[in-house]
Amino acid sequence: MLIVYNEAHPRHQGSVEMFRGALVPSVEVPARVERVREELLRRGTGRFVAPGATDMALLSRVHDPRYLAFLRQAWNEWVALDPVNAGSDVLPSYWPIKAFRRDVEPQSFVARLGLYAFDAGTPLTAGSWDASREGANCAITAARQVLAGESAAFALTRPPGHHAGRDYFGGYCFLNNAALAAQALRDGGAQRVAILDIDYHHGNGTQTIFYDRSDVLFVSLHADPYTDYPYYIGYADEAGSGPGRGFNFNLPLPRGTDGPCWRQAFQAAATRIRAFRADALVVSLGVDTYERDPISGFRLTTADFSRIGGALAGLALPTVLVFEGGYAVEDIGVNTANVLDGFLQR
Ligand code: SP5
Ligand code: ZN
Repeated sequence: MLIVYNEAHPRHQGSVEMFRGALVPSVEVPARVERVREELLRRGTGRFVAPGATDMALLSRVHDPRYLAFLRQAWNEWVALDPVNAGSDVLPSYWPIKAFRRDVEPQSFVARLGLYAFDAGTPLTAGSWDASREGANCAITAARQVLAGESAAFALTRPPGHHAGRDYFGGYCFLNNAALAAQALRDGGAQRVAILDIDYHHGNGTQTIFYDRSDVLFVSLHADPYTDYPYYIGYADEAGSGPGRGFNFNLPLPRGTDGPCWRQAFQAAATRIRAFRADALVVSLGVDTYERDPISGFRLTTADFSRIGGALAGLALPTVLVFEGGYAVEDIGVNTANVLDGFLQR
């Protein structure tokens, strides 16, 4: 298994997020990826490679070019408002709810920020664009290695990606790494690509990017949005639209879901993916389903992650794994390495 590691990830270093009326320390920290890297190196799991150069044409097929330009400039515009802003993260305070205009882009940076962000929990910092872009390069490189004949590759990167949509960021995500990997696979000749999202949270960005397409199947196991973030999307009746109808499959699960219940839902996901006859698989690999995750509510154990790896390999498809969430930093290395070793040992 190839590991495409994002060396630029520490340049994205949010310090706070808004939570229940207060700024609290970020849980999406550089140590997450460093712990995984250390554990993989300690075990000798996988072979580390560097990503290729940025493919702006591919980025622009998945994301709105205007959004990409906004992201690239955001930090500079934030600091231009007032030089003291250089000491704090960019977080939005204003949003256009349904009754407001969304067709005008106000001149004010803080107003435009609300057009592109969907929560106040995703700090943007001086290096967020560079780290995100290099992370996208990792996911795309992983996909291209699989197209070139590797049976599996893992994009070890942060910030994560699956909450980022065509023209919005949130949920600690700026560029949708899994969607970029899927599009790279399609562009490289895979006729049908399945995306299986097993992060604790619904992958709203990935779902919306492919919602009207039948060439990319999106299947997600996640906490029921009725009780959990992202709240307004991720329900079982979201099946896709137009030609994409039938190619979106959400499996929301209750808080407290344990290994046996999760595996039962996984079987339903696997059945749908097999019926799709995919040429390649992209896995949005979040390990925030872990019993000790600080922001989540499932009860998967460290041993369950080894079984998940085996179950993913059981789909018997060329596979690109993309790192998403997981915030129990102490155990994140073992849990993630268990998935990869479980995959390799099957
Ligand atoms: C990729 C991913 O897993 N994104 C998850 C985004 C969840 N954001 C909302 C959760 C709010 C919890 N933040 C609380 C921190 C203080 N205890
Ligand atoms: Zn998550």
